[in-house]
Amino acid sequence: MKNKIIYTILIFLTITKFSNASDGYDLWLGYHKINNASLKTNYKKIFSSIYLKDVQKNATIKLIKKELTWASKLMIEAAPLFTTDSNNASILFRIDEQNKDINEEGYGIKAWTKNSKNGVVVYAKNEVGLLYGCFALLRAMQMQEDLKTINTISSPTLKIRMLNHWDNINRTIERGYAGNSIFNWHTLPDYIDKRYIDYARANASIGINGTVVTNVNANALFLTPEYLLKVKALADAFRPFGIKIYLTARFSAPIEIGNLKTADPLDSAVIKWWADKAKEIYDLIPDFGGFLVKANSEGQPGPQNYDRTHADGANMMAAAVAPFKGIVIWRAFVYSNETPEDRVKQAYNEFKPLDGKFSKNVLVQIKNGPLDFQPREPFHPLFGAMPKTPEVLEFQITQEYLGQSTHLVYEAPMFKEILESNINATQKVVDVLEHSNNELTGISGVANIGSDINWCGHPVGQANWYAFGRLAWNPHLNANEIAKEWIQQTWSHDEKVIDTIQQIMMASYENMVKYMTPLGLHHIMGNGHHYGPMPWGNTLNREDWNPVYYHKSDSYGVGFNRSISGSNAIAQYDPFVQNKWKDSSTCDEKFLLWFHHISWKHKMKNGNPFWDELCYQYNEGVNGVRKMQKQWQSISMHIDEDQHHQVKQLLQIQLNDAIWWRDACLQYFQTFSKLPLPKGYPLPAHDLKYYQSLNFPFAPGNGK
Ligand code: GCV
Repeated sequence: MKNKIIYTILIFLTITKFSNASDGYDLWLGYHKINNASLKTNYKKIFSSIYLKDVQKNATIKLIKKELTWASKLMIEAAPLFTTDSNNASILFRIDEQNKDINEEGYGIKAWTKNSKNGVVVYAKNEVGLLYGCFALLRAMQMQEDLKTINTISSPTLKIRMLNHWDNINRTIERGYAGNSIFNWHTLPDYIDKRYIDYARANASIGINGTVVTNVNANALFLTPEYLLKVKALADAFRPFGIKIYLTARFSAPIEIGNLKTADPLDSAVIKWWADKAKEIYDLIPDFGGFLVKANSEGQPGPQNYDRTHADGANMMAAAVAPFKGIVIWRAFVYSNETPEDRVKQAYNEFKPLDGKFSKNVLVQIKNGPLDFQPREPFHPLFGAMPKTPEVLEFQITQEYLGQSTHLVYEAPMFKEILESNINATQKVVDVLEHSNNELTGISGVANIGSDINWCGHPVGQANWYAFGRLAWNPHLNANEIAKEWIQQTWSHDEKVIDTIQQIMMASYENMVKYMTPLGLHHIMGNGHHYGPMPWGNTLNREDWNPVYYHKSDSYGVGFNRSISGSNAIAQYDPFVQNKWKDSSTCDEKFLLWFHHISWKHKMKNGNPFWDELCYQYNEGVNGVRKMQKQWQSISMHIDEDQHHQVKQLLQIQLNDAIWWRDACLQYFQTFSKLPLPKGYPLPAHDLKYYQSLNFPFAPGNGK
């Protein structure tokens, strides 16, 4: 009897221990088997007669058929049947150009019941809309929704939903932590890697409709005829998925590949060069999206080299692509080599006066915060400050400053924090993006995708790609819900697994902020590669590349005074926002050291002296990782062993790193505060000198 029980338990464990074995390549599109019997029966019924028009004629419709076939075989273990009789189909895909409830890219899914038969209609204005509808239907099935009651209408409010790859011609990736670039320029155009198709499919499944395949630190060679043919091959592969291709444009390209003596945007030969180049591109790729430009930033060439403004440069390129309905996305990530001004003020100072001076087809792309993708930044003051200019929000999905691909950090809560930030009493960042006066609206994310088998390095890194896409489609979605969707599609239908991973993910962002840069600290990472703590860093030539510039520790306290008595960066915000942050005694404490130089003895809102609170926060961050480890361990019997093991190992690295961050930072700041660690906290394993001696010349992501 006893043996029988043990045997039964073992069988049970083997079965529940997951049929979803996966190396992560399938992303959220693995279509795991539906175990709920009644749902499965109904899904089977309605998959037994699907009507799709123009399968032979239209490449996107062909993709829908393929996706349905694939998903059906995996989820319900039956091949779907397709019918040519639209009257008797249980799933009807219908183009409805006149539908007023959806926009150009939107879709609707509606259940119907007739004579005890049920089914769904998926409708959209065009084929790509139907593809989005198809993915939404399959997502609903993965979420085990009852298709007898489904009734969804969804239209994206942002027109440009794009990934920015910082991928180089030699396949290295600047700030990439998941292997090489997936774009193999050497074998293009003749070889279309399956990865390109799988990449486009994954993007389409979450509504991403644009991709910039080249680094913003641009290489002019991409604009040569040889490379444009390669770009065309990619564009052709992506088109059926509704994805447009964009390129970064090196401002000095007319000199580098055009034999001109200047790249001055007002020079007639330069103007002609770009116009000809645009025509050459559009002859090859009629739906080419346009150019993304980083100019006069971190050593990149730009119009200021010729005493022209950003608007002069952007408008010249915009004129070149305008005849083909192309656009120019001009980045506002600028700060000067020479100006001693607080770095976070510079983009606003340069761009605000240019509002109204950009051509109609120019958008200005602004990072989420005014510095550089720190673990936590206040929103960028340029949002809403250029009412005559369409503004695109740039997030960084790749975890340059967020532990790279060894830390589990779910970014949706960070994305939401920015989107939901009030820029004034009545408007949020998301309102600025959605209600831009111009019909151009957009959002972009710096991709975390590489050639690693699971695409993103950390198995949970995929969730950030997924969440970015879902929020780009609908910025009002909730981070928790998105996490649930991703887990359920990627890992398991098991409630315990879903719940546990969801808890881990939802706590992970705040937790990382605590062990890296709590209470508004920023840019105290290792020089260059940005991995690990280096608050003592003061050796780089540029003052504002050095951590000491940002925390300004001294015997009095710590933090960058950006209030009226300091750099007054706070003045760049609306008075409504200023009121929340301008006074150190009332300032939202998550931004305390961002805006204020705070005494080590400053009294926090909870009554703690500042130094104690800093120690508490760092320790809480470490404890948070320990908690994640425990939670992860609790589901070890319910998910794929290899994947469980991968995350387990990474969590150990994350814990070691969190301890390293805490011990290095607290000891360093202690040299100024001269205060003891509050009782009960562990003593660091090493002295400060040890942490200062560590260096990582081969840390990834330099991307040269
Ligand atoms: C592509 C930061 C990164 C750079 C990046 C730059 C940018 O400074 O460290 O690698 O360059 O941002 O956004 O242009």
